[in-house]
Amino acid sequence: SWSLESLNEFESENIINEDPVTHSLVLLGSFPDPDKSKARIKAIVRVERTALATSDAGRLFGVDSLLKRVKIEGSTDIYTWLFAWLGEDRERDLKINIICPATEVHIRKYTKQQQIMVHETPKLYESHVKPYITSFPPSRTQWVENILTGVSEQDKILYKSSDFVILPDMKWDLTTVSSLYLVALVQDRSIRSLRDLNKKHVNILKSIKKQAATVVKRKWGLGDGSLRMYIHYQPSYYIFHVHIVNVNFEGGLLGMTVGQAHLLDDIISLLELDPSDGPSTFQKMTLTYGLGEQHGLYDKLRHCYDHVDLIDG
Ligand code: M7G
Repeated sequence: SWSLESLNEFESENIINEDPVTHSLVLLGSFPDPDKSKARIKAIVRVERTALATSDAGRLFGVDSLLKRVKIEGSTDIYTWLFAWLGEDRERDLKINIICPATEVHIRKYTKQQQIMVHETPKLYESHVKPYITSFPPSRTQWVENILTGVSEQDKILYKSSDFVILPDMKWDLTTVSSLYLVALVQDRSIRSLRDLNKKHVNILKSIKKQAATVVKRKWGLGDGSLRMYIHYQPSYYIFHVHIVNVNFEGGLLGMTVGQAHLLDDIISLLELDPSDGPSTFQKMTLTYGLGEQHGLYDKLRHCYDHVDLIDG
């Protein structure tokens, strides 16, 4: 029967899998054979961190806090992220993200909710989405301004030109290469979203692609084809940016949903197919995506679902 003692007789030879999403490692190794001395039996041991118990929520902070130590990893404007330890002498246990002060939009975004698919025609974009985008106060994207104007996270910047910067996304733990997550922030504030892209932007998009590949090769030895780059529609922040993620990381599930994530390469290709003037594909097309019931556009767009027959003909 198994005990801590017998477990400690495991000799690990190889890590055959790791998954930052389930926080697990799969080890291949061996245990001593109880029947033959010196012989060993091959074994697979999968180790997974257990989920946080909701009952622990009350003990995370306060006088009897479970947290023994924290280290601030980054901070911009109202956002701070840090690592925390539940004991001495161990790997960091928790990643903590703080939004303070949190706006109503933040609370809604982070609350679990149902989605529906909506169809945003160019007409709906003009009448409802564009006004929604422009109604955000500049404070909403203060964190981006702080990075672009050199006020915060400057020590983290991996690439910088007059057009854009590349730096680690706050979603990343900064060490697990298999879940590598960077973000490219574009200086041109006139591009609010996918809808504003046209043929003139192809060069900058290609440049982001190239510089991202160069950075991950230099810093982490990741070769050609190791990145999945995409743009969100709707994004949370309307200053144009590109998500740069390790292609083998599929745990960004939420942020990689079909409809929400548009591959940078597909966008470049579509823009290249556009005629040299006139509205671009993204100005002309109906964009379909899932929208959460807490999203600011939900009430305006939910009924458009019924109009799908109008789009078809
Ligand atoms: P998005 O597509 O607008 O929205 O992406 P999403 O958050 O719903 O994905 C914005 C991206 O910027 C996300 O991947 C965020 O994790 C990242 N991000 C957000 N903030 C506030 C910061 C920050 O302050 N610093 C960094 N480095 N990344 C951030």
